[in-house]
Amino acid sequence: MTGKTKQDRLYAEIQAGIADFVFDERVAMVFPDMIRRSVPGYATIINMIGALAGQRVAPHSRCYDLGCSLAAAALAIRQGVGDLDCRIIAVDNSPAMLWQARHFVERAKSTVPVDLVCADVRHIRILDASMVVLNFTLQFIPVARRRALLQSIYAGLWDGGILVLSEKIRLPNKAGETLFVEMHHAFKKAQGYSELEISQKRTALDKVLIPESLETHRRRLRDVGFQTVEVWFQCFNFVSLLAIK
Ligand code: GEK
Repeated sequence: MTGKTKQDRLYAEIQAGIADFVFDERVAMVFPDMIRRSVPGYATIINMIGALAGQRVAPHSRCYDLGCSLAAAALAIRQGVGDLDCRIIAVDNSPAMLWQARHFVERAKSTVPVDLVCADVRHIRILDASMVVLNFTLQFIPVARRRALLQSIYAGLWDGGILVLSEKIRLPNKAGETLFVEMHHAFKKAQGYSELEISQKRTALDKVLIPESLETHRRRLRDVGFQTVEVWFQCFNFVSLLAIK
């Protein structure tokens, strides 16, 4: 791979049996197109992560982009902090994603180091952090393991440090859930995905991406110790929360 990416047509042809979704080389090759056309507001969220970094990243601290994929959030943080003396650690357990990420990181010029680490985010020790980003990553962690990950993030953040947690959510009431799922599908159709692509991708993600309600996220963040928990972005069933230690 060369750092060039392609249009997402992974589910365009009818498939006999649909395997569970994995973040392999085929996905890494189309990822920027896939996420932009699948997550309403993705570009805004990435831009605002950069803006938040500009406000809240402290000198001599570390920033973590957990489940970084092609390091879009890490690069937004790097742009947001300018020439601040800090370090960014971008972690993903998909070697294919990190291979592609390396091209994007090398292409962008900055004095701020970005370490690309191939590991499970649950095994990373968070240390001296002023900002941690989980941008659509927690939803792929087994539900029973999510609290422990958030606890280790909380423990590794400095006082006043921030966590940006973006997730696909499910709504607690059927009418709301139905409407938001419909609206998300309408968004994907408007982005050029066919009914077949939408339904095959949905099947592939069914057992892999487990959404929880906004209330569950809020409660767990408070339980692990975050003093302030606010929704700063929402478009249908896609939400980004800001939690402050
Ligand atoms: C972005 N944040 O563009 N350990 C490490 N990485 C993991 C784990 C794990 N246990 N589980 C999943 N991943 C990115 C987008 S994508 C979201 C994040 C999506 C990684 C996985 O390999 C993938 O790269 C990423 O989390 C989720 O701002 O595709 O909807």
